Amino acid sequence: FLTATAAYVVQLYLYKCACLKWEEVSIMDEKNIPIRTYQVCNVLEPNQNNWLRTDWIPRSGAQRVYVEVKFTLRDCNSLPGVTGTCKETFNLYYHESNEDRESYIKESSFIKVDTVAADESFTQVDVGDRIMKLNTEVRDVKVTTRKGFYLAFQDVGACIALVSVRVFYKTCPLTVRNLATFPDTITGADTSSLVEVRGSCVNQSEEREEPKMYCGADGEWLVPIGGCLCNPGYEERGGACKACRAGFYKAKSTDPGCAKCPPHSHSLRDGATICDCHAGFFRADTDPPSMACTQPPSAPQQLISVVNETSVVLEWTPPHRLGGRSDTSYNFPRPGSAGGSVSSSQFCAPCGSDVLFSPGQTGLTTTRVVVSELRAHTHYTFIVHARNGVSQASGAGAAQSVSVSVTTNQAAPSPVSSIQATDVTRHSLSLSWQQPDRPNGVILEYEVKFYEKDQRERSYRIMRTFSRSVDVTGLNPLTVYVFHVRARTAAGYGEFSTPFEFSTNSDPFPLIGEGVNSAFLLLSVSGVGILLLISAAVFIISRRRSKYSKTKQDSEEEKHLNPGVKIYVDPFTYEDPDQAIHEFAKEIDVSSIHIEKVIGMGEFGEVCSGRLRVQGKREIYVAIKSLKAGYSDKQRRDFLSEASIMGQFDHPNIIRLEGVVTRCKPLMIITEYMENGSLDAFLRKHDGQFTVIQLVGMLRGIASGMKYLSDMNYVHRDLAARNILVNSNLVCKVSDFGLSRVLEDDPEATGTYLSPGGKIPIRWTAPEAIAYRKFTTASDVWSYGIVMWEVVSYGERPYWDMNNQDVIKAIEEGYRLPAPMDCPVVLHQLMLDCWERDRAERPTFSQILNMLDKLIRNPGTLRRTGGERYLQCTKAKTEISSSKVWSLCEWLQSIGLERYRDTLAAAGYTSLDSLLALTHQIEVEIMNPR
Ligand code: ACK
Repeated sequence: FLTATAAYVVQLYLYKCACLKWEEVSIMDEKNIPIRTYQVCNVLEPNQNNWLRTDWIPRSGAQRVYVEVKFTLRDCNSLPGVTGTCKETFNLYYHESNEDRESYIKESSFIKVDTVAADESFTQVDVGDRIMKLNTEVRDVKVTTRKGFYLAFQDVGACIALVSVRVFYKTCPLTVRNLATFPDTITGADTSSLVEVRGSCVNQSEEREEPKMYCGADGEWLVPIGGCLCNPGYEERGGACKACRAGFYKAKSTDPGCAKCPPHSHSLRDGATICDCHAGFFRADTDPPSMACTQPPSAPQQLISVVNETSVVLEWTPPHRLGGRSDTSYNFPRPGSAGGSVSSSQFCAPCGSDVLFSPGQTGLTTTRVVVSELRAHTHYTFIVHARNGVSQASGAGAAQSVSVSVTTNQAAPSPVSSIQATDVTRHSLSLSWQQPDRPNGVILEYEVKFYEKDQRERSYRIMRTFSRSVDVTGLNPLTVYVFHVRARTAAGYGEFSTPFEFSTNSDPFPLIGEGVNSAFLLLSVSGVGILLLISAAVFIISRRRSKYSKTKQDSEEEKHLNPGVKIYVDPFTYEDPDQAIHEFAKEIDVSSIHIEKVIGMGEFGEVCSGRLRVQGKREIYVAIKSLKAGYSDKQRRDFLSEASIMGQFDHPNIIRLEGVVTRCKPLMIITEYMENGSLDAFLRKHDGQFTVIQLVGMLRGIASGMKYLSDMNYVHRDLAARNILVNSNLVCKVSDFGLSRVLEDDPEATGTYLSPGGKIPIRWTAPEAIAYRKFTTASDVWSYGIVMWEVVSYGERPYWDMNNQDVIKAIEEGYRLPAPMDCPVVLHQLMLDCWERDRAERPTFSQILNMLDKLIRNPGTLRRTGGERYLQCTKAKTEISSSKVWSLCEWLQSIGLERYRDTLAAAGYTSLDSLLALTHQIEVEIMNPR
């Protein structure tokens, strides 16, 4: 009968005892509705003990029940004539029991709950036509031991009317908190007890942390802990988990709610946990679902290569399209993978594992790699793949790669890595060693250098041998010697090995003529000493002469050590020009040439592009120069002389001759095809589009080609950007070889300055070549400086619109081209060095090459530019050419010679006029103070 919420009005039964004093009386309540009451009122008699009890009340799981009693109670004072026997309270009892029909329960079985007193003034209490005042008292009692209980009311002499008894227990009602459902829960046994309740997650949700709440004694839920989260694809709406709508998704239960599909993706059905990518877009495994769908990158761009002996610097610019991602990386495919990265010219084979890629071969995030440990004089193809996180998912491959082919140069052998000593005696030992890991050619000789350890390198001996062993004699007994070995090929000496130390012993066997050896040693030591002394003297003197002399000396030494270097043969020394052409150029069958289109006009006729298919080789693109009909003998000779010259060269930065057609007409010269044509036009077309490193890379290529020509004793005489050709990989190659042409047929020279021997391209030519036709490698270096200026200024015309006479005059007066806009200071300084008046002071191509390599290795050095100086310089150029007054200081600044300002001032030259009045001789004195 007990319910959780509704009060239960208890049926009361008269307690069956001898003193039956409680009576059931019907009365009217205040609204005149008849009600039943139990009344007792024996106030005049002492020792009252009148009991009234209820039926058995089932507990129904409750642990604490509440008893609400409504009653009236008469004030003893209001009863006339009552004495000490009158009471104003009654007692409430309970008795727990499993028996629902106990007919008799002993008084002593009941446990007292409380003595109940009225809290209302009830003086006037009465029923019927009188006012009745009701008392309501609630008591609670713990009932935990039996299935139910009985309640009893004990009257001890009061005047009471029991109107109602309501018995109830309390529950915490069913509720949903933090997406967990908590059931209707009966409160605990004690007033302070909390019942711990575990909730269960609502539909389409999962537990985040065990959901718990406490049911308090008064039916309130307390302290919610933990809770649930809507499953992926669902979000909380109104305390329940509802599916995300189409176009929305929720990936994780912890995401706050459904989100709109990211760019380039969609969801078609409700409840999406991820959005599908649009066609052509992809998602990497590691991409979060919130990320937009992306695409693989396009191929890397502008891959350039700079060959330095057996290493290659490769640089490229990032792909045009990054596919919406920022994780582009670059790979050089490993051997065995598609498009193996390197091939030899004959048979495509992957690079060996000994080739080093720095900083690495795969996963590169920079756009520069140095590949070293390559074989000398070998043709390599490098393929760079651009990849990003979705490359694999998209299955894209070749479209994302670019390749470049290079040919490595000659290189000295690598050092000998280990040396062994055997047959050690008092005065001798036998040394042996292995061939260097990278001989880079045929080893012609080994050089052994050794000295007593105590002596350091103050005096040493050198021995040379063709084999990999040598007997060293004439040593002192019981002495530690240090040995180094190096190898020599046609490319020169490699580096010495690290030092290896061996000691002679006291063993006299085998004995070898001691006296002779001592004398030999003495002679050798003193000989070497004298040699050293002479070298030192030469070294000191030459250093005082020029800052470039030290390295120049080195390079001369190099030449000396390279007796195998080929020397260029002037085809005009052949009486029969056809003999020269057939010695240096291959005759090509005209049927293997397929002409496609005219690409320009050369001095002897059209220049066409086309294809050449030589048997057993793959078809290649070529440029075809032809000799127009009606030529003279001299023209034929001059035309073919270019091929005879070109055919002697074999270098990646010199235009390669494929062959000639002389057996039928028109005569043709076939060269490799350079997709980007001549450098000056190419730069003008791509004004400002290259990085400084790319420009330096081009310059490096030209310098490398020029070094090769100068090593072969060939003087070009017309080095200019218009005579450099550029291929699709930005590799620059020197072209335009010819002898008479240099002075007569270059359009730059025509109608310009007529020297006693012919026409000269004034702006590119060194003063001594203009003045007295002194064409040397040093005059090529001057021209190289001008080419540098052309490159850095993207094909600007040297000396702008100044006329040739003014150019000659300005150069004579010390004027030099200013740094082009954004030109790194070091590059302009190198140009100025190339334009030293004294040709001995100019750097060699070898030094220029070293310098450019250093700059490429340390790109930071290229950062400092002259900046706004260009504007001043441009002004300077107009001022000088229009002979306006210009302050000496400004002028020096504009030509990059401000360092001479103090020197000039000290010499008394403070204005431009006074300086211009200087004779050439005086100027040289001041510019080069000794
Ligand atoms: O600037 P260009 O396009 O490059 O125009 C000239 C033209 O022929 C007359 O010399 C071009 N040319 C010459 N040799 C080659 C070559 N090997 N590959 C491509 N173009 C060439 C030059």
